[in-house]
Amino acid sequence: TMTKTQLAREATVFLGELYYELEKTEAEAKRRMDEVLEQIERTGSYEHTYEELKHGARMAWRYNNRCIGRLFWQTLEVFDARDAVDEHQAADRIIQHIDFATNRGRIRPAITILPARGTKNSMRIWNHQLVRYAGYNQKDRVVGDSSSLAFTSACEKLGWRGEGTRFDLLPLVIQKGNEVPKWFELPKESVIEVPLTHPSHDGFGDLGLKWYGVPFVSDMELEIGGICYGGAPFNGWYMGTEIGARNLSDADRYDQLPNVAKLFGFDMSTNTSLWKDRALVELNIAVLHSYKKHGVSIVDHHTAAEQFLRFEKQEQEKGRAVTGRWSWLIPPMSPATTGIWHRNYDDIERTPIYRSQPMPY
Ligand code: HEM
Ligand code: NRG
Repeated sequence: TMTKTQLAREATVFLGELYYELEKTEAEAKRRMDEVLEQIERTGSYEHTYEELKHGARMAWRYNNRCIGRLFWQTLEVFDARDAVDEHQAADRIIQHIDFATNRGRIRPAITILPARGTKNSMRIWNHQLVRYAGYNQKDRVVGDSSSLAFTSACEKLGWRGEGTRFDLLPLVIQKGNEVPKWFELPKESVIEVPLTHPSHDGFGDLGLKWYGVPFVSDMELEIGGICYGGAPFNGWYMGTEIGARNLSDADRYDQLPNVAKLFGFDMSTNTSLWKDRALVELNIAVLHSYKKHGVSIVDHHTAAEQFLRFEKQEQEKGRAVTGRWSWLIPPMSPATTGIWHRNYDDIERTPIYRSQPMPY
């Protein structure tokens, strides 16, 4: 929590940058700052206008050091759900966000902003992503997504039961204040999934692999001008390697490289055959091919890296320094083939900011 003085300082800095970027007059900026400072003095806090919320959420994307997709920061659609009074209304608004963003596969980046921390209807979402697969511990192995184990148990404690497949969709879990959270099954028709096939190997489909279409990160807080939104799920589209070179291939996630290598008949008796590398390539080809075939937006890592370099140039032209965390910006496949590999980035944090917050379970 912040003191009035800290909040006033954060608010002033933010409003200064915002009104500069939006090319408002000095008089307008001054009037708004006075209003905000008066509100803070009187009530201990202040409320953003829609314009501040919208541009603040976009700036936070632009400043995210780990995100390679930042070229498109100005296209973020911002849904103001600060008027939601309970978990049911929040769930409705989130489903609307999912439908808008999914757009039958032509994905649109968006964010939904729930009532801020410290306000009477303050809410947060327990899910790491709005759409994710459950993970179950069985005797000596995990069924489903091991990164969902803790959250899946939390859902079970709240009374949810999954079918037990390796691709069970988890429910949406929303908590108001410190109350017991409520869970909601996602409507089947709102979630698109992509079954994976390969452009030249007909047997690939028999692996029975799939992934969901849209990544909606839902566990980060968004801080704008000193105000913290603990519930602010956002989405863009996937970069293929997130699915093909991590989710489905990490040995402690879906661990599919051995299965792909067997399917293609690569020599798994020696590391020097580079069977893992060859399997990675085929799996990632299948991911990009399948999303494209089903009309679901996705970007390959070479194109994403080129877009990121364009973003750097664009920011430079605007006179803004581009910060980044190199180890997150480089893709997990063939990183040295992208321009990002050969550059340096300062990992300095600025606000507005998307930040991880302590897990509630
Ligand atoms: C991280 C791509 C849109 C905010 C990432 C990562 C990738 C990526 C590849 C690294 C993820 C990882 O290694 O797990 C993209 C693409 C987008 C997009 C292709 C397409 C439009 C967005 C949007 C926002 C956003 C709309 C927010 C408004 C972030 C944040 C992280 C991140 C906060 C760091 C997540 C963390 O710390 O766990 N993005 N992104 N991105 N992106 Fe983006
Ligand atoms: N690696 C995670 C998703 C992290 C965010 N990635 C995005 N974000 N593309 C995964 O599920 O694989 N986005 O907002 O588009």
